[in-house]
Amino acid sequence: MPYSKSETLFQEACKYMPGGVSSPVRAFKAVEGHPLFIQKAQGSKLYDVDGNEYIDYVSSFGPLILGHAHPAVLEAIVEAAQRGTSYGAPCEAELELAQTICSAFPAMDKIRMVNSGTEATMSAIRLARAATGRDKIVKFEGCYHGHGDSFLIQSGSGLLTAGIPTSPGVPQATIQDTLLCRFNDAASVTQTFEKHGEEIAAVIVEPVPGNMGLVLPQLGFLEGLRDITRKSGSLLIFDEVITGFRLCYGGMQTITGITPDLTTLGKIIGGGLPVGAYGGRKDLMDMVAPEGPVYQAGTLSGNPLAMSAGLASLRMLQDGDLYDRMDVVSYYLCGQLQTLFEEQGWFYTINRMGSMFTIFFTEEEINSYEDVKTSNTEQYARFHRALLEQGVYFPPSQFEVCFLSAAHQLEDADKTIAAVEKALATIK
Ligand code: HOZ
Repeated sequence: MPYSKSETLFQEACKYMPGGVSSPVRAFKAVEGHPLFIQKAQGSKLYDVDGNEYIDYVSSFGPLILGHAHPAVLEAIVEAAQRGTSYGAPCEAELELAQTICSAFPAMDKIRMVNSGTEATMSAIRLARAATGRDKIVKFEGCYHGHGDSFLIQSGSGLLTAGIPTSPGVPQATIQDTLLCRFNDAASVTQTFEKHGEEIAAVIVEPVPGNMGLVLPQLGFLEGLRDITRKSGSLLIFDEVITGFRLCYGGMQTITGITPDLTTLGKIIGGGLPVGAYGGRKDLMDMVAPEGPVYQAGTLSGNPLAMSAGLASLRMLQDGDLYDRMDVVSYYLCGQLQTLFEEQGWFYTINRMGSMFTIFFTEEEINSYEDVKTSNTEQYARFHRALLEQGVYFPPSQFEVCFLSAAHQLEDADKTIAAVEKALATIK
């Protein structure tokens, strides 16, 4: 496939932006070749500046659950834009989106809109610290909650991709206030609470980790977090930036019946425009300025374009059949890939949940950060490049999740299976 225009643009971009990108993973540093500059996207497809077409399994790292350029979302954005792009004042779409999300998340009495998942998680832990008068936060190795200082310790996503366990620039005092546990290891949580229980403001967890590849919670693990936080007077924060409206019309809390104290959201609720949100118990949220003393603000928070795009998306997702249809395509695709890998004698593990999946190049079962680190990332890198050559765009990191959208059809799955077969033959 020709890549010359992307190559030229990337060389120029590297002169003005670190790594030539606006966010690290997309720099292709963990896979072969250089990033593709995308000209347009439609449905399940991406089209790069060299005119190449790809079946897209990145979906902008999750937000585009309806597929790219969905007519209802575009119409909402255009209609809103014709009335202005940002008012610095409340707007009706903001209220409607807040009402819609709160009705989908019973644990969310109130919600605050922000502009990214990072802002949402940073604000949620500030609120938890204020509400409990405690400083320490518990996170899990391999989980990613955005690039706030408190989270950049043994984090997933771009840090795991780059092999940077903890980012330079995070003050030692902050590092000391972040306690690390192992996901799916209840004993590591119990030990941490036995030692620090009285100091822990909150546990923040991706209920289905999607930033070390897809890791599924084992039975009872999440329930155990709810139990131990409640007993110790700590808060439980479900970071549903990825899982919010991804697995169902609600969150993983809807599926498990677990009620977190606070929830963070992003990605899908913005319909492809920058939006994050945090919300939860009324007594907690009423501590947020201007109602209470916990300060958090944002010039573009609640802006009419993003609110309208998010609202249009969620309205489409209220058609529950979309989730069933995505699950059928995802189940079919992963089942066929499993057969393919088996037949060709590859060491692999596929973790799947709804429209999310990850192919790990390892023979280990993947239930933890330690398991994830057994993946052969070099093999994934070669696989990624070979797939690109076949017109299939996987995440440029072993530690990012593949996302299907409602626009992916069984035909896309069949083309992907054929592409994977050729790609595997290339890298054998
Ligand atoms: N947090 C996103 C992935 N989980 C960012 C990816 C990127 O660096 O583009």
